[in-house]
Amino acid sequence: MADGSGDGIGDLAGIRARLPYLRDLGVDAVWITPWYPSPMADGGYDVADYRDIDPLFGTLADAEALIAEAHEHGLRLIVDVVPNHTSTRHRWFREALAAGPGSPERQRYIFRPGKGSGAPPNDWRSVFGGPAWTRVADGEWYLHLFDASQPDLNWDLPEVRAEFEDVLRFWLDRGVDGFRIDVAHGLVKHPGLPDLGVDHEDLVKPPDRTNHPHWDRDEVHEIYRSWRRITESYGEDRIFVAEAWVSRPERLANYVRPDELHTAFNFDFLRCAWDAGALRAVIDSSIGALREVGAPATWVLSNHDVVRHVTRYGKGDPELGRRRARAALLLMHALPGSVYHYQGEELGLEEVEDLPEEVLQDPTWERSGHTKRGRDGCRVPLPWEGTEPPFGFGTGGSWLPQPAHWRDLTVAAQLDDEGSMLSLYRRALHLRREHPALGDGELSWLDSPEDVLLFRREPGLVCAVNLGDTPVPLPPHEKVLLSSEPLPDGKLPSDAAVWLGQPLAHRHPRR
Ligand code: TEU
Repeated sequence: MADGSGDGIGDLAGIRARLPYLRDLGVDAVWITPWYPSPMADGGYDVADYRDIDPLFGTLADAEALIAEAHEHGLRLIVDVVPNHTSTRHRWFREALAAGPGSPERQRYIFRPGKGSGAPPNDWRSVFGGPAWTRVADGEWYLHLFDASQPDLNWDLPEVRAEFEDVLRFWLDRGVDGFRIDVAHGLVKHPGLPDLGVDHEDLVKPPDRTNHPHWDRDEVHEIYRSWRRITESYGEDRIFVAEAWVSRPERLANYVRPDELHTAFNFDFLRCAWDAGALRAVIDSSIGALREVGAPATWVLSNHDVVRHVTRYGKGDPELGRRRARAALLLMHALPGSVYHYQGEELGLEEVEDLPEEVLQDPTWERSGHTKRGRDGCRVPLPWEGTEPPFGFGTGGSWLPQPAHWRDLTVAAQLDDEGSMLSLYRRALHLRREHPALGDGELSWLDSPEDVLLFRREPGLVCAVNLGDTPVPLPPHEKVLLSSEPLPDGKLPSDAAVWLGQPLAHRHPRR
């Protein structure tokens, strides 16, 4: 978000300085990716100590001050918890290596002998590429579903469960308002570690198969039921959001049953193409599945793991991408449930696709044998102000270089421009705050041409999104918020959206 120390890396002081910006944007909570001591082999998702702050970002006292100050601004603070794996630098892993095969220290991870011919114990693959097993000096192999520096923990061991319950309490005691659970669908593995036995193309989204050897196993829910009891003991306001890549909305709904997690990211919306029929189906299936368990839907378009949606929607044309992103933001904020933003989407930032190879840091770059550029392109630091990099990010440059043309996308450049992406986000968020009913309640579809999404929300709000190539006429309603100027004939142009208020005829009756 911003760098307070001048080393080019975002930190807690930087976030603190920008809390007023976040408050004025209109969000009510901030999720911070892992801030723990880490060798940073995977952006901090390789945790060496779950009860401290990495010196790159600040100190434990800084974290406490940040939490307190966020609360003063009316913002809640959600931190990332990474329970699937630790860093190889974690004390437990170092002890496991030292203690050797068969030791209780090794039980905390998933160590196995290889197959006779020097092959790994099974055919599981790392999400980042290559086998999910690495061999240590004494010949045993350890499992890592991600980077080799991220050994998977053994969640069958009561000690591992107790440790994480204690970690949750550690941060709850320090005032955090909730946790984003990393790889929430991955913790429990099939006890026999059976081969996948399939050519497993999509490692992230599990195939629609029950009893998958390591994704979305039913046993994982027992963990979340016990975690829920912990947050409940701190009152009603502490929440969990699961990062769970699952096959179907019904599987996601399992994570948010009344005695489990409060919310879960819905990646079907993020993955959906810019297509009216597909989006409508995703919206319906997401809301439908969650209604069964009484949990709110969630909507997310970008995050630190995926190509920014301006780029996905634009297909090579950032201006088209931004136009669609503006329409998508009106769509997303008109839906019932919670909305999550990824930093910089409110500025309309696109993926930086031409980062020089020498600055790339994401492990997928190395592990794919330099065939996948990885996730650095969506992580380039935000431009705040000024005409040259680092655009007010800090005094010491920025850890990934920002494109020069971001001078037109800085916060300062957009703040007073009523037509900017930032102004549109702010207005949408403020309207959502003024009308809390928008955040829940029902959605009803209205008759519309095939390429148009048209639905009614709480009495008085209708949202129309035109995903087709031709302009469409709009009903005679007050236009509350528009993603693009309407055409002179009053029609809604292609790739545009509008929020409509009361029918004009009702508010201004003819005499
Ligand atoms: O991501 C989990 C995950 O499955 C990711 O690999 C994601 O699906 C993929 O990057 C999409 O391209 C979480 C974190 O969000 C990610 O940053 C970490 O690298 C990963 O866990 C390991 O902790």
